[in-house]
Amino acid sequence: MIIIGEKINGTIPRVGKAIAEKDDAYIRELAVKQAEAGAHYIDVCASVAPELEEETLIWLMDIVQDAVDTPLCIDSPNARMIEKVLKHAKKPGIINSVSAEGDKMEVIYPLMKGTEWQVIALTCDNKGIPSDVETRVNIARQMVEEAAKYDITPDRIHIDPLVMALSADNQSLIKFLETMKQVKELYPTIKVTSGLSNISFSMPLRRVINQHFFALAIYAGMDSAIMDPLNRDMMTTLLATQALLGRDRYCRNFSNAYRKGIIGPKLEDRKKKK
Ligand code: THG
Repeated sequence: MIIIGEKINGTIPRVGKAIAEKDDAYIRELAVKQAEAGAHYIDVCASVAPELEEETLIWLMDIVQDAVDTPLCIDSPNARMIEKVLKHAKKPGIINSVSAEGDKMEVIYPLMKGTEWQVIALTCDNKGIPSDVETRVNIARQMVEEAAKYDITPDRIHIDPLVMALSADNQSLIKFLETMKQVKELYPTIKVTSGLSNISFSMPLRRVINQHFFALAIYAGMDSAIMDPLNRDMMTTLLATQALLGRDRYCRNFSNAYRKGIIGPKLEDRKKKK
């Protein structure tokens, strides 16, 4: 599982505060902690007023790149903003995101041509977010075909089927799994990704729903997840599910994560034996 650490996001109140106060120590700590917990990419999302987004994103990118070697996942709904800040990345990471909306592909894909940048491609277009599988798969196909014109191969694309709240559509998980299956049949090397918290919107016990969603998505072959690697319960679901599915030789990852205190009690809370 490719872990995209989601913690550096201005929509999280404590992070919004750190951004407003230019508290680089706090952002730095979030980068280090997520990298230590196993994040393969660090998402940076400013979530500030449009006139502040460019400077904020660059500020966040600089802090993360100074703190860790983990590549960035640059998160902005504005393709032109991604175009502006991309040159501040020291190495290729993931662009979050493109979609079939407006001229997004025309802006994003040329930036990726001839590079190793990857992209998250949302299955939505000018008509919005489809709730059916067929439209999602068609949009995915359209985005992959357009990418090919820029020599961007499917293995550099993470399709995000934009999971709906289960409370709004009780077939939400089933549709997600079916979309993933069909997209992978079309493009065996493509990646499928998702955030892990939309599914439980407006339900009680959200964390439990999110964890079980994750287990089922892992079983079905989801490749990457936009998640909180500091959420120990979620990391436990990931490691336990991979081990149970025979994807963790000698359960080594599970055991190492326990030993490092990524899952189970925090190291400082474990009583020393002997
Ligand atoms: N798809 C894509 N990009 C995305 C999303 C997506 N970017 C934004 C969002 N969804 C993913 N990022 C977040 C960031 C924070 C939270 C949820 C999604 C959040 N965090 C709480 C916190 O940190 O306090 C709780 C975290 C926890 O569960 O432990 O709510 O879907 N392409």
